[in-house]
Amino acid sequence: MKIKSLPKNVINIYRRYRLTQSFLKRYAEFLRYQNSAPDDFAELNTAMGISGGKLLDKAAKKAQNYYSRHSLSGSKNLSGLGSHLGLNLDNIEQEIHSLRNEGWLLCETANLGPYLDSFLNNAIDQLKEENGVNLLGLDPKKSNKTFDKEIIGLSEEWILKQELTQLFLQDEIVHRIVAGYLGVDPVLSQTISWFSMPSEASARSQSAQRWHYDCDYVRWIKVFLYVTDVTNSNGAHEFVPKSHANLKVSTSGDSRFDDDQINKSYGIEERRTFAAPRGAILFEDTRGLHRGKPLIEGYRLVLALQFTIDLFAERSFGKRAWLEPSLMKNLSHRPRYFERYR
Ligand SMILES: O=C(O)CCC(=O)C(=O)O
Ligand SMILES: [Fe+2]
Repeated sequence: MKIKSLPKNVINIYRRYRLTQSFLKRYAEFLRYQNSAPDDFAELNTAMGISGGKLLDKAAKKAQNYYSRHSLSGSKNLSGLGSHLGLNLDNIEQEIHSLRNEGWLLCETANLGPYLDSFLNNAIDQLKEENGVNLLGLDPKKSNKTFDKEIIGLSEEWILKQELTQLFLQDEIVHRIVAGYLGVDPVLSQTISWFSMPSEASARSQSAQRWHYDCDYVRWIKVFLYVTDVTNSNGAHEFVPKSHANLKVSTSGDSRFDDDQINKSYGIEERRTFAAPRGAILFEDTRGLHRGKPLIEGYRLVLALQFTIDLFAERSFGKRAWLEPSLMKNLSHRPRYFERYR
């Protein structure tokens, strides 16, 4: 029988079956040989699209099994380990449990003031140099200046040189939460930092200021550090709790959503808006729906790390030359940490 003569829904089931098999087969091959292929990112997104994330869950379980042959790095006992950021958490296992259920975990830090100051001041200089945009003297909470762009990122090479980034990368509690959450020794997949500002451009279709979910890897987690005080009007990050495990929006086509669509799918009271003082750290499973709330005043600076279960679908590798030798040495007990830098 010719495929064309079959009813449409049967063809669809068959097509999904073939795509599913193709993704799982390719991912199994990746686990075995750790080889990247040019089409992996497309495979990953197709798998997400046809399954609403279920296939990625299945793949993540395989990965957790596979990589658990490597033991989790770091000492079991946290006392005596320097927690540079001064994260204050009562019970890490409980926090990871809550992160798993809710998809987010917000913590405060202590004593980061001088590092935040220096990161912000250097970032303002860097922004002027790289992009010709001048924020000097503007109040991050109250300025009423508007800009051509709603987001401007800083270069990874610059970010990795900053002391704050290096403390963040070395923090044992951050590492413990990430490793516990992913269930494997984590791979650092992004070190990013960007200014968000009030702009007419916020309506742009691909903006991170519209609701969306991320899909860069099989399983990952993002850790956002607020460098400036963040209020409801200068760009608080927003998230729909539990949506990382329950995507109720279409996963095909343009995957950016407006307030109305989110409110219809989840209810307005379900959204969390993370206004918090500078130094706050937000762990988030960005498989869930999130956005940076469009700004009406001031500006916001965030430093974020992303960790992944592995580098399947990696599109750009970092350069080893960007890493300080002392940083690599201090983190040599985390065997997979710098796998992306080659
Ligand atoms: O700016 C924000 O808060 C959103 C950022 C975001 O979407 C991301 O980092 O994945
Ligand atoms: Fe995102």
